[in-house]
Amino acid sequence: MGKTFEGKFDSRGKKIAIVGSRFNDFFTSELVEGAKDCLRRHGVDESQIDTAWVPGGFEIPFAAKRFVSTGRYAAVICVGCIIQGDTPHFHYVSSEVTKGIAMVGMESNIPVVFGIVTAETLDQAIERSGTKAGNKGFDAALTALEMIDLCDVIDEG
Ligand code: INI
Repeated sequence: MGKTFEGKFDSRGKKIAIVGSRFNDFFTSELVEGAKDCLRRHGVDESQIDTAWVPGGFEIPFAAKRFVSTGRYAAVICVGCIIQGDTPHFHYVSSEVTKGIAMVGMESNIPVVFGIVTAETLDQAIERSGTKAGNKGFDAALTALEMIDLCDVIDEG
């Protein structure tokens, strides 16, 4: 019978990076706080959490890549908020952010987590930044914790 590998939510002692974008800061500051809250409440010491702020979602993959290339982190959590306006701009930005984060993740040996809110309305963004639909930053941090532990469990065989 083969083995089953699964991660727990315990990454004490590991360094974790967060990349947050300032665009739509009203929401992204809540997402970054949500991610930190999740990490702290799962035993990650504040001193182990590093945060980089970038201007907008488009810049997130680049900063995530820089964090990965230091070799210091067990995971990178990307949080941002892209809200639809009157032009197709939203589609271009969200598609590049999504592709970029996926690309960085596939090329790295650590989890790079997608915590980007893409919303058609301000209400949808509010709901995902700490109200009705939870906090996507918190959810992304939980995913990071599970994936970090899964990496360890797989490595141990
Ligand atoms: N960046 C966002 O993070 N969210 C948005 O909703 C957004 N919109 O809609 O324009 C946005 N644009 C800025 C973009 O991410 C870059 O920072 C900018 O184009 C400079 O490269």
